[in-house]
Amino acid sequence: MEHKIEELKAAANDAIKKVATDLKELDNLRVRFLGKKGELTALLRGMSQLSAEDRPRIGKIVNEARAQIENLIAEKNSELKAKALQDKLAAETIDITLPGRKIHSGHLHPLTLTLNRVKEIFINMGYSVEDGPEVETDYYNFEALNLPKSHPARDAQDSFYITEEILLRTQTSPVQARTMQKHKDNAPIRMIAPGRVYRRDDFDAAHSPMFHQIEGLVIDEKITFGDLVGTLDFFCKEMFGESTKIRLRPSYFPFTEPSTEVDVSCPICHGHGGGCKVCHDSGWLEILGAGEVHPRVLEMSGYNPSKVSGYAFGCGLERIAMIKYGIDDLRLFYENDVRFLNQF
Ligand code: 2NL
Repeated sequence: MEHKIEELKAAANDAIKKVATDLKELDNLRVRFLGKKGELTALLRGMSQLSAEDRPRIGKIVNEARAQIENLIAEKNSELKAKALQDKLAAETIDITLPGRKIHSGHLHPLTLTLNRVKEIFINMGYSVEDGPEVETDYYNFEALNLPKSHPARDAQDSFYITEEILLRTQTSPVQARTMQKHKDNAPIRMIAPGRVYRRDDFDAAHSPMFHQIEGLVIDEKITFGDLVGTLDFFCKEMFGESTKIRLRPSYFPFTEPSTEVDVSCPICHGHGGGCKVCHDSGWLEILGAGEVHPRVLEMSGYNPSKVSGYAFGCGLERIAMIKYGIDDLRLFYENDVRFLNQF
């Protein structure tokens, strides 16, 4: 009996040692040696044939053998598990020296960038930023700006009319007219009104049926044409660079008198020409229209032209952005081609 037990222990030891990787194989050995129908259990059954004095001794040996085999299996089990983990870690190693994939973050549209800068410049000078409806009445869009029904600039061919009295605003001036009417007792105003405007134009490199305008209005006692020129000169220097110059040409608008058109020196070639695509070698670019607010316009919105005076100006946001960035086609702003947008 003892001999058989020794043999069994040796067989179990051999078999367990031989298991290289497979946990299932180890479990099969556990069943084979220690299970209910296993070899050690079979030996225990044989004990009924032993004499009463041999039984406790042999029983002790069998139990020790059982404990030893259980130990061997447990040791092998943790060895295999550690090895499996080691293999898994080796197989799944991450190369942390690989550079990461670049995340492309979006950014503001060039028109938004330009508008933000324009707002910043005027806010720094104490202007407020005002807002108004894009669907306007004929009264605020034209009448209140000294454009009576007979005026040629009101040609229905040029505007998007919704009814006889309602249209898409063709300029942002109605915002100024509304602001003036909200103020009482010749109260001073210092404001800009940026926003979308609509005109029945073709869509080409220089025209679009929808574009953005920024108008400004200042009303107070003793506001002069000199204040207007100084303000626009400062604005252009802030917007296009310290060396920028402005040039004034006489002009006409129904809502200002006197009126002027303003050119800026070309910020791309600085007036040196040499095949400049932006100013076509003229050195100058038309940027805005302006003037002293017409007394009729002041009057119609409740201001007394003998007590206060004012200046106003209007310019296209697209035009400012084109000059600032040297862009020659308006359509680029609306097409959202990322090859264009990524450059800002
Ligand atoms: C241009 C010219 C201009 C104004 C807009 C204005 C508004 C009020 C009173 C007086 Cl409420 N004037 N706006 C004045 C002069 C010129 O725009 O060429 N815009 C693109």
